[in-house]
Amino acid sequence: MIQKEIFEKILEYETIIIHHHVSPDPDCIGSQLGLKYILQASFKDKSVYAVGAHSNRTEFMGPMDSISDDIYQDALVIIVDVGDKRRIDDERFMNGKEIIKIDHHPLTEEFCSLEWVDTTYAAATEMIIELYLYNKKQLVMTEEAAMVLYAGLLTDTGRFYYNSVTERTLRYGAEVYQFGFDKQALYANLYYKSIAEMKFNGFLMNHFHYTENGLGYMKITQEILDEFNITADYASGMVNTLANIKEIIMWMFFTDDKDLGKIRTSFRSRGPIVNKLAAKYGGGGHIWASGTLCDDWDMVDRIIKDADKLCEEFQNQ
Ligand SMILES: [Mn+2]
Repeated sequence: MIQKEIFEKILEYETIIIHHHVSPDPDCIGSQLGLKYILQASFKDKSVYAVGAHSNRTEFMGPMDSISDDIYQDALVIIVDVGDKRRIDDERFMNGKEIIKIDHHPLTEEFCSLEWVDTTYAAATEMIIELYLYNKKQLVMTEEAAMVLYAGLLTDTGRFYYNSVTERTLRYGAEVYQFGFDKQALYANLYYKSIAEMKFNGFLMNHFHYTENGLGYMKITQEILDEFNITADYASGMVNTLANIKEIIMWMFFTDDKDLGKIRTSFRSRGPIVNKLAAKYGGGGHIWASGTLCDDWDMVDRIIKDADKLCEEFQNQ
């Protein structure tokens, strides 16, 4: 059983380094820090590190560690919530003695000695909670761990709303919910918006584009970001503003990201499969939620054209 195998490996190592994906979301950081906090509470003699950069919305979840290269030499590396080598934050993950992957995205490549990849989990945090439950006799859950794990469940499931939610997701949610962390403080951290952000949301609702085939989309240029004084991170995270519209079956956000020098692209759908389209343009992800990076607005327009065609085919099938 993979949950036991991973645990056995953890027992073997004194040093464990956990990696996440670039532009991490709360599920990614939640699984990373949740696992770190559990292992720290359970094994006082092990050194457990969480490395990589935060995004704005995950900073409240807890600090990241900066570690020197030599620590990797005898370390077990665990990467969470990412299946794709190119998307792992901090390429030193390859220097670990052994690498384990825990992920709920469709498998793209195998490169670890142990891979627990299963798309039936709604969140990577759901998998970490299971790892804990299957090895409960030797593992300790803390309030801090429960909080970050619950944050991951909430956000990757749209507050237990998406198709991906199962009875198991809810049961595991209850497993961590019973710990005494401050729920209202967590919701404030995850969901409260600034006035600038709210005004940007109003702009989105008034200015999104849509086609007669049911594709909704929004192009968010640097000018728009500057006008509303918001980050690319926040803007691209708002893709689900277009989620619950009767006439729209697929929706996309294209956001200028000056730090990346690219246009961030998020695809969402409640009908047509979108990860193949993302893959065609160098990206990937889940069947109804995926993304890629675009070099220029011409590429964006080609994607919109393809996406509209997918919507048309879906409507006519
Ligand atoms: Mn996830």
